[in-house]
Amino acid sequence: MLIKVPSASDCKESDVTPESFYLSRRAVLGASLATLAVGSVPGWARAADMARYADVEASRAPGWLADKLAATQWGAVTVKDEAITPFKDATHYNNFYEFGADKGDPAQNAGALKTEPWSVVVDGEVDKPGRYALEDFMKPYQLEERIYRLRCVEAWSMVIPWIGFPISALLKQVEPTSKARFIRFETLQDPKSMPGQRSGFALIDWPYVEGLRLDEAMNPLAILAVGMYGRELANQNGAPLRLVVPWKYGFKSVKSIVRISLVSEQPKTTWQSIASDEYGFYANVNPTVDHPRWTQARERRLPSGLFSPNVRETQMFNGYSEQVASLYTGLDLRKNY
Ligand SMILES: Nc1nc2c(c(=O)[nH]1)N[C@H]1C(S)=C(S)[C@@H](COP(=O)(O)O)O[C@H]1N2
Ligand SMILES: [Mo]
Repeated sequence: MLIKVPSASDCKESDVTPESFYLSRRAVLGASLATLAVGSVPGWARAADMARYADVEASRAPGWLADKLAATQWGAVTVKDEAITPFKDATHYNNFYEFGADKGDPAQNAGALKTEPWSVVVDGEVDKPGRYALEDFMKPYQLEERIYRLRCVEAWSMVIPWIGFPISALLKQVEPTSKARFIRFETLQDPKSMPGQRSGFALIDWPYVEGLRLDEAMNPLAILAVGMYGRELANQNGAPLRLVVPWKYGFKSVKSIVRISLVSEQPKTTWQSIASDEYGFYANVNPTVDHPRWTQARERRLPSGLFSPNVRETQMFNGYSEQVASLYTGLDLRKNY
């Protein structure tokens, strides 16, 4: 049974399994047995700047992406006095339910995801809709390294050096119409490569969907990422294109995006659809508004172990108040969780 009730000494991993709480472990495990992990073909490590981080697995980026990564503006946004999470932890402790409900499942199973060729559709309320090969989609953008905190609603956190570009730059390209008020993102749906989607038991209505208000998407901190740790994204982290919104709980940062739609109505998002009393549309990191089943006042910063749990106070808007608080003036954050 997946139900686990948090104890008084919060923030132990065993206490909090909130998101997987809603998935059928039996179904997901059964499905993943049928998937053979694709052997890791040693790649030609050209690239970018993996050398700046320890123990980073060799890059296998296609040529166009390796070129773009090499031209990244390094350290464009950083986190002061907080250690970057080791690559190994960032790539082996994941939530990506398309590949299974356990933290190690994505690393095990996401090798089956084929990220090349990849296409991205931009549609809805835009003057310039289109369907692009990822390479063409990415052409206009200068990549920047953004070292951000990532705070999962399950009360663990990491510091990850992403590589991406601001969504505001995309919006400038595609020209939203006057009716556009929200932006909606959709993950790939491909049950052949995604064992979690083959399960008839999971409560998730695939594909995984997330969204932002247009003014949130315009905030300079909101990015679409194609890389991490000086290289391309690992599949389990949402290759080849994912959202990163550092002031919101991790589930907003949707992975492996195939469709971006400008819409006039607030999109129905995945976790909201599953349990709207627990997961809201806004999902701003907020230590003063607890999850109905556990406190959000603290978090375990990974790596975290039994003898060094590495617990820290959670910060309002995950430490990005200065940049984002003004987006929410007049909004009741207790109601709009
Ligand atoms: N498509 C998709 N995107 C997703 C998820 C998912 O299950 N499917 N999990 C979310 C959650 S709950 C978190 S905490 C982050 C984790 O990102 P990371 O594994 O790169 O750290 O991805 C988010 N994006
Ligand atoms: Mo999460």
